[in-house]
Amino acid sequence: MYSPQRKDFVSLMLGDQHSRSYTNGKHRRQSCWRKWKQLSRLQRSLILFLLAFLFICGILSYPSLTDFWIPSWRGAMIEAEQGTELQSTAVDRVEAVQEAFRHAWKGYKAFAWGHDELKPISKTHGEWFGLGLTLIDALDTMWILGLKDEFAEARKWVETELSFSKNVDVNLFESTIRILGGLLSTYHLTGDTLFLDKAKDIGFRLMPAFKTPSKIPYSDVNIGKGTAHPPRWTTDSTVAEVTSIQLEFRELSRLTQDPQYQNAVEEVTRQVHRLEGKHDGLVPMFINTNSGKFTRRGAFTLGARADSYYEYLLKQWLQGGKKETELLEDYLQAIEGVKKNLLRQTSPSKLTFVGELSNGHLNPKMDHLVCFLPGTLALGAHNGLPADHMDLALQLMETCHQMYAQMETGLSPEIAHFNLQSNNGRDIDVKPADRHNLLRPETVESLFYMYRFTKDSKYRDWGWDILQSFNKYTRVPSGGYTSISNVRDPVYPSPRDKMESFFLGETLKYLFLLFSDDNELISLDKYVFNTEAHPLPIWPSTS
Ligand code: DMJ
Repeated sequence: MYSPQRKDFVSLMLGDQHSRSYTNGKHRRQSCWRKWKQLSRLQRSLILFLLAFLFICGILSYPSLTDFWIPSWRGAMIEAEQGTELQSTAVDRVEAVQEAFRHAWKGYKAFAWGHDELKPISKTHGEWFGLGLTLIDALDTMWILGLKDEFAEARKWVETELSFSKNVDVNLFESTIRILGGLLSTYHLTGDTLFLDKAKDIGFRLMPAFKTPSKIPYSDVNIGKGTAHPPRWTTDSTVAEVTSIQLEFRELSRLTQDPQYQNAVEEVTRQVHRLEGKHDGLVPMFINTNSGKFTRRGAFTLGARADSYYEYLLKQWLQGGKKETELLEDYLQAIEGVKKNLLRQTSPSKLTFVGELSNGHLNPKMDHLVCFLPGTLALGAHNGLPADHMDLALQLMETCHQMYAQMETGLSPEIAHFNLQSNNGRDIDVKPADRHNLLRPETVESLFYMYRFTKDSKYRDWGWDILQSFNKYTRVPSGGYTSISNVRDPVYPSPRDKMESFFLGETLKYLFLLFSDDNELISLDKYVFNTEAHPLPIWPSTS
């Protein structure tokens, strides 16, 4: 019996004399198509799945193909490699930071102008509060870096476009440290009352947060409606958030001669000072806005949710002219609590780190956020606090440096785990979920303090290495820098497509100050930096 399918199949397999002719080629294609149609749906799906799988495997295993699919990313690395060579021969590191800022700003201007955050890979923007967060956070950085044209453009936007009369929920802490702090410091640096007026406006609009049964503020405020609320799932607030808004609100009261701001935040300080549930001066991570008491007790960290509580104890004491002794006592007690409960050393290299305590059990992990601590300890020692605070600062600074130096990209992970076993292993381990880097500032912040106080050039070199790694692995050619998901993979560190506002507000500012030879540029005897790197004046003794 004649079977066209069979005939074609045989021809195909045996390669008969017409096999190279056009006609036969056409028949062969038709035959393949018929064969395909004879397959069951399951068989077809399986074949398609297999082909897709092989295709994806092929793409992933060839970097040159990855280049094709992710052109801007590989482009970033190529540009950075060339840029690195240029920078390594340049003497002026200060100029390298200015250049990095200009590059970041170029992306923000082109794709995110007036919005909260740049998404540099997709060349668009992200919104958090809808208040131009990056622009406001970066104002005083531009002023300090001497970028006058960029500053003038940004000022114009603040004057003509920025409005807080908006029906939006903002986080009290984040908007205080980034927006209120940024506007206050820019006012002080420039003397331009535009920024003071804007600071007064946002400060006043944040006040409903303090209308709670306990006077411990809610986390969120609607600055248009004048209402406030806790997160949907709890009536708790985060301890670091309610205790790290004091520098800004106290300064707002001083400038406006209106005590309501200072009264509100100092009520929080007073309550936390006398609360039960601390452990040798260490605070839990949550506080309830109804009862005013610590909740979910038993866990203690110097990282997320508690970090800037400690920072603001010292800095408020400095801001107020070293008169408020309760702040100093709480700070000193807390540092003793850290030494007694949280400090350990790794094996084999004896790196000192600050672990986390959970119901009496020491977890040997440390957030990158904790790397603010060497700088804060050094600032305290510079102001007459015990010399062993400086010893601890030196040790922790080394550990934070190693969190960068030991990674394949030269960039720190978000969280490091430390080895305590004497037999084997590396000092630092990183869990897969903790391998991201968000362009955070804490280590370069501490390097800045350590260099100012010791003049040891190794701190500048460590900062320079970090800047070069940012340039190599996070810089996007069309403008901007991106957070990455994998600091252990120098071939493809997995860009996350987000430039956090603190990269311009803090990271580049601290790098610039680290490299600058001008000690009087934001003198540490005249200013305290808020936790978002916005310098606020130390109050004159008469005020
Ligand atoms: C900043 O917003 C502040 O430094 C805050 O205190 C902690 N988190 C980020 C930077 O990492």
